[in-house]
Amino acid sequence: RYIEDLGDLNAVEEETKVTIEARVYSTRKQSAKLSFLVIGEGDHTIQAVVAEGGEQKISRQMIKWCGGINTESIVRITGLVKKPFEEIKSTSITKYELHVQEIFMVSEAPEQLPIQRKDCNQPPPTEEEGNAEKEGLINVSLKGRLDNRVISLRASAQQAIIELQSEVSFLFAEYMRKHKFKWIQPSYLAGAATEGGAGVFEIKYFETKAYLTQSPQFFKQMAIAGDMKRVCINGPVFRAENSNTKRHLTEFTGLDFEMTIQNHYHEVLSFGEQLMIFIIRALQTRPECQHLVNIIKKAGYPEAGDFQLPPGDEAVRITFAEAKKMLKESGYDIGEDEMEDIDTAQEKALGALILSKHHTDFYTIDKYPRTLRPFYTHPDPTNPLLTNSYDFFMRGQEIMSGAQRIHNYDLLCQNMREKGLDPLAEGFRHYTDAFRYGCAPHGGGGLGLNRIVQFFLGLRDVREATLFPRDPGRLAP
Ligand code: ATP
Ligand code: AMO
Repeated sequence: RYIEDLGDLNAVEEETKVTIEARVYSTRKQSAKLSFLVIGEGDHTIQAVVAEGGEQKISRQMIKWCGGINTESIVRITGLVKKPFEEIKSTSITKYELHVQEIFMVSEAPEQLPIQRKDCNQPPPTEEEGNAEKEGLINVSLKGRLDNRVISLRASAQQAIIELQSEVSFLFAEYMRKHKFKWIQPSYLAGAATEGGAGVFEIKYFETKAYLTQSPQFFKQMAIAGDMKRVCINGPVFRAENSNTKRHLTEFTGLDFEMTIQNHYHEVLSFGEQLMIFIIRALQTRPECQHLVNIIKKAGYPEAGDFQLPPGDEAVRITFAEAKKMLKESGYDIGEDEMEDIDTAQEKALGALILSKHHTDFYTIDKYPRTLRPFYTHPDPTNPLLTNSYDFFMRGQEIMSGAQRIHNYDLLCQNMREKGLDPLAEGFRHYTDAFRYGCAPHGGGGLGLNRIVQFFLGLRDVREATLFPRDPGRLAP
């Protein structure tokens, strides 16, 4: 019987003959007559016993060879499952031993690998800690892990982080489909910047130039102008930000949505909040997600598994002005200028204040000043200095920006001109025409997938939540 998933071994009867293919995690030659191999797959391992004699007439030469197999090689073993000599206490070790009858090398790893899987399971060291060696384990730096991504990815906690990202993508798609959104494919080549000019990658496009999309903003809005009513996207977003922070990448995955508004832009805001509560709640309750969170938690990530959702799943929403007031009342140095943004440290402090007051790590800030938002953001009809726009936060850090959009052509052109942009320029003309031809009131938002995983788990660096991160210093692997 071929066992595809090592975890399934627990379900077979003793003395069953099985075949497995998995990696060698460690080897031990006990004597001329006996060797042990620990064979593993993710967080499951089984001990394989290679003993002299038996039906298959295992030779001493074979035992010696097994005891010297390079770790990380893939072997194919056929053998009998038996109760081990000693009771196994760890839940990650299968309850049986495998008594080897046949063993084949499927893919041999070299004797020396640049890093070891076992040295990548725990959170990477902080800069102060360096590549610290603790209790015989070398805790490989994040750089070392990313330089050798194929090996670090084999460490069960690192793999679980990437698998959790996959769950978030599926949950986003599930919720969107349930609410009748269409999953559209925008172009990732654009003729103009959407989020301001500084952060775009310019590329040569035959005789002309193009940009890698900074946001699918124009495409999702134009789909609404084409009467698609509710659209969503899961795709790459490129930002030429020369930033070396722990939450900025030059390429990240955007989960975008855009929808028509019936009466009030808070319809969009409520939709986004319920989407996030659905995703986080599912991460906390669905067995397949909990399994991943437990692996990560067990590996020593301090904040994994303790994310607080608002009591009763009632989203907590405050205005930008209220956020600044809360900070000021707590003694933070907030200037008199009501239009001035709050910085990252203040945002984090606000996260802590909201956690103690409202008992939630997820919340929304509404009504940002006009000066802080892109040209397509709808003004607040009751206060021309403000906009119908919002950001979502997890543990005091931004995971989403969104807004009602300007759908009136004249107002859009005026707003663009005020921000120094020409609405009739070649790169903007098709976008602005969409509103000249008539477009329903609408709004939406863009979530950073990598950041959702980072802040849900409380990871120090967004690169840990990214399979192949790109930043100003990294283009490979
Ligand atoms: P967005 O893409 O919506 O702007 P963001 O999280 O980058 O998302 P910003 O408003 O750009 O939000 O930045 C928020 C804070 O993050 C800034 O006040 C600043 O402290 C910090 N920050 C942003 N970009 C950089 C950068 N390139 N280098 C260092 N810090 C930055
Ligand atoms: P914004 O620029 O705020 O909004 O981006 C939306 C979300 O994307 C994530 N994000 C990032 N993640 C990793 N590295 C980065 N450099 C980075 N920059 C942003 C954040 C952020 O909240 N067009 C609007 C969205 C909209 O209004 O629909 C936009 O792009 O989580």
